[in-house]
Amino acid sequence: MRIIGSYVSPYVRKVLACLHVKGLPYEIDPITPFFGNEEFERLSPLRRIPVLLHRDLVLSDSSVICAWLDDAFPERPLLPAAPAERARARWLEEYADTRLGDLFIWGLFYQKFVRPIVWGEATDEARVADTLERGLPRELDYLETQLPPDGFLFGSEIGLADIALATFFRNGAYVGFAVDAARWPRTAAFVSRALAEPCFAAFLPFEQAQIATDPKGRRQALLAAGAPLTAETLGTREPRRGVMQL
Ligand SMILES: N[C@@H](CCC(=O)N[C@@H](CS)C(=O)NCC(=O)O)C(=O)O
Repeated sequence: MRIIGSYVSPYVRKVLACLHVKGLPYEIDPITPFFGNEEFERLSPLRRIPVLLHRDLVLSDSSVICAWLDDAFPERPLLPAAPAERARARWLEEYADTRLGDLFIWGLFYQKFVRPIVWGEATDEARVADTLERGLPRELDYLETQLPPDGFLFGSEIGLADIALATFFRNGAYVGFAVDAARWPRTAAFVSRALAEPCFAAFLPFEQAQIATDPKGRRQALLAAGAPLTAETLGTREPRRGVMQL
């Protein structure tokens, strides 16, 4: 199975964590979406990561990929068995992808990293402040009502909904955000518990190699860290604007 997309993307991390839970090997072309060539656009019509390639199957969108993984490799399910619980897990996945994605990625990570580094633009400080002061506290209040005091959402083993939620907090940490454990104790403990699981911890050295190096040295640093890189890359040197960019 081949994954296209950077180790630092929360949606790529979600897919990799699900592959890890299922014990499935992968190869990766760890590009950022703004540096994808024509072939990337053919495979990912919205110029977004992750993309999964398996034989002649091409899938984009992390939720579609994870649903396919669970259908095709059912041995260690990512979703609970009961229909009502499955539906709740899907809701929390959708909520994370949409709302936490908007806050952590577009409100913080994109503002602090991508705008200055990729586009040479200033961070929108008003948006960052609104995300930190209004957006995230509102969602942490909601998560505090949803998350369990111990274990994971649907039992003692980590599943798709846990992974989908927790992945965004790793990106939060990259921009200096930590959950205030005095105000949101369940959420803070859940995030620490989930991110300490092997399915997240296993990729940390690759994320650090990706973050610590510039594009020129990145491939070498990832190989040195043991990342299973593809022989070919769909990466380019010149960035291109996304299709759905704000
Ligand atoms: N709903 C998609 C969202 C994927 C997504 O937004 N990925 C970001 C990287 S973290 C991306 O490719 N952004 C580029 C863009 O939107 O132009 C999924 O779950 O895979």
